[in-house]
Amino acid sequence: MTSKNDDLFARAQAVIPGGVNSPVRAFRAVGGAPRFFASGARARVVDADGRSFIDYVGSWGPLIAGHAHPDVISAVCEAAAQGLSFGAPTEREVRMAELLTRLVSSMESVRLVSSGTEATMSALRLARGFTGRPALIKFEGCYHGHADSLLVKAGSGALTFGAPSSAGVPEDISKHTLVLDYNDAQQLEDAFAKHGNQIAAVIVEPVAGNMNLIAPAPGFLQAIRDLCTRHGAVLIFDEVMTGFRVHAGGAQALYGIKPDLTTLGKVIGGGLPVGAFGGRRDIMNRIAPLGPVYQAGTLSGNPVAVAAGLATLELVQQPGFYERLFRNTGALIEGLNQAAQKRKLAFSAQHVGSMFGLYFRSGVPGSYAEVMQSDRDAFNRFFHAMLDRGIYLAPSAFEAGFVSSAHGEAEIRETIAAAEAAFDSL
Ligand code: HOZ
Repeated sequence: MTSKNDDLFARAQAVIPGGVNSPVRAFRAVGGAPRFFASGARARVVDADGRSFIDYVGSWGPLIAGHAHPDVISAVCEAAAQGLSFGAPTEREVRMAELLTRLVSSMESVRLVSSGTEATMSALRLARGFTGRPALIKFEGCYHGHADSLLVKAGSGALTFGAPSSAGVPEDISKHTLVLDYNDAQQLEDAFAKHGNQIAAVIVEPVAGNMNLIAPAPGFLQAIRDLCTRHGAVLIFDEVMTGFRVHAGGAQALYGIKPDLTTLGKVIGGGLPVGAFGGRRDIMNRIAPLGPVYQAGTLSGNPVAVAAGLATLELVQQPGFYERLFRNTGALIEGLNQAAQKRKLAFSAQHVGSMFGLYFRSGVPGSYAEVMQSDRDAFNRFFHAMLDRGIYLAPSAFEAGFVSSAHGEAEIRETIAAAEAAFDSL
């Protein structure tokens, strides 16, 4: 039988590297051919062959209100009819900045960009420009987009500067990035003791969502805050994933920690390209045109993208939005854990707000090393067994999952039933 998906993948591979515009979409980790999606509505997507799936990727996080929410679509249509782009300021950008500074309490001033990568890259340059220092600390397994300084893996020793994790990143750049273990506050303290006067910034995902899902250990985020304050380094919370996902005020509100700078993306664009970075006014005032740190973008604050983001942020502010979303996410995770326990499988799952992690190991992991010990083959079999049963999970054992407000009790029940059958098939 001919499959339109397979035809599209063959055509795509002839003209697009790997057939995809972002590598994890290629299904290399799980095997098989990626699904090409033709449409999405509420919690479901439909592929090129007309098969429907309950979607737990949600465009990798942005679609907190589900696919094609009518309010978002009408906001986009209205904005598009008024002009697609001006390269000049518009009222919507001001409304978005007012909203973000109101909802995320550490953000006194904010600049809009077009992606999470741009947000982290710009925040980092700003931190370096503000402190006059070159070095950066990140944590292994945290992903902050694909800027050169951030595609770095640990060096030869715990406290030595890093090496490129991608070809094309010069060592001259990676030598300024120190890669430490997530949830290891002592290692961070040692790093500051050794290199403190060189460190411009510590960047961290307050809930790590790019090595599956790892929650911060009690005290870890506070230790980072204290060390940054003590040593004059800028604390950057990368909330591209967690912003408006784990709490209405971001992970910083959930854990009660005030970063100096925050990066946002995903939900604030509602499915269109919007990123943002912002924080302390004295730091943000170093950005051009006020200060000497350069940053710019032709489509920054694009009116159509910002309209989608504003409409989405209006939805999440409706009374009871997060209570219901988190309750449904909790029910999903509880159902999956119970199904696995009944079968005595080495499996665990957890959620923080509407982000979740599934692990083919006993007990939830607390570090990159622990998550790496999970059984990837078992995940890959589970992934395909779920796909066959109409459930679309992230095609990698090391990505977080996302629930939207369009996932109701019926979708959760259907997913748990599919998981029971998938577990039995492993
Ligand atoms: N940055 C995403 C993984 N954490 C992948 C984005 C995509 O493929 O769209």
